[in-house]
Amino acid sequence: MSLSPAFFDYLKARQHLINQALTRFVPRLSGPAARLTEAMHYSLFAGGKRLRPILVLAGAEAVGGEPEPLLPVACALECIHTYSLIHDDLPAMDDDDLRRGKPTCHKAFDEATAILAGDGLLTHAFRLLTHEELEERFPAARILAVIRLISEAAGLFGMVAGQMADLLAEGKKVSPEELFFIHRHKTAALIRASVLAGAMLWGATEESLEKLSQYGWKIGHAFQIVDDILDLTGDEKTLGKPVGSDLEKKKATYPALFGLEGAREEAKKLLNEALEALSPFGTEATPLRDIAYYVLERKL
Ligand code: GRG
Repeated sequence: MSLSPAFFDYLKARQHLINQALTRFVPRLSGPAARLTEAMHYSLFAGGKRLRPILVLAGAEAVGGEPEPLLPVACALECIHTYSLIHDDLPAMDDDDLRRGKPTCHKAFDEATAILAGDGLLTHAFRLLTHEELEERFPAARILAVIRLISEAAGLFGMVAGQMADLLAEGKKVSPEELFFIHRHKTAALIRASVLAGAMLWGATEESLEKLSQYGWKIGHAFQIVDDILDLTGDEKTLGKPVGSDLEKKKATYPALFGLEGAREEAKKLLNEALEALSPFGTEATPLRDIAYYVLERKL
């Protein structure tokens, strides 16, 4: 199947909505600390796809929820994602000079500013998750459950743990189980949490949440496999960074372990499983289905 022009219109409209919301929900400081928010905005507006915030809205739509009141949550997920990219690019971690075709945060500013910009984004995400506009709209118990979900996915039970395992695996031969651990924690956990957060706030049933959770894990893994494939076969201009960096850093990747064809096959299998998880839903889950194809077909 190929994605329809209507999906790309949907994607553009959603990206626009998220960009406007980020401008509203992530303030710019004036005065002695203005440089902090300048660096935060530099990375927030460096051309990201907005996949995670769009998933927050699409997950809610799938259970009949309205997207608009979820914008603080959507922005919180983009803040957490952007912090992780800024810190991942630092000399102490991946030491990358380019991201999305632009100098990385520590290159455009300096290392200390980049560390603080990441810290600022992560902390502000939790300010947004407790935003007054959410409190007025949703029961406190649901907001609390979403904060729990996202803090687990971003921290010790998700991304930060995955990043630790990933760094330790550099240059080593990893088993399929170790590779699965890294992908599940580093990438899939936050993607799954994005799919669930909006649906949880709108009071989705346990059955629906379980299906959305399965979908989230599957597309999260597929996303990382495609990321690994693009690092080998992608177009440098489109990606905005040099290809082959995983090989150079001897990173644990799916193609390194199973070959390019093996990786492509696994991504397709995950796509089908993600679509299967959505089978109880009707047309209200069309955006989630299209996003699953997009994750597989993306060139960036
Ligand atoms: C520093 C705690 C900490 C974690 C870093 C996310 C991450 C963990 C590292 C980034 C390196 C990487 C390739 C991660 C896996 C896939 C990923 C998150 C890719 C980038 O996400 P996109 O493509 O980015 O959604 P855009 O630029 O579209 O926002």
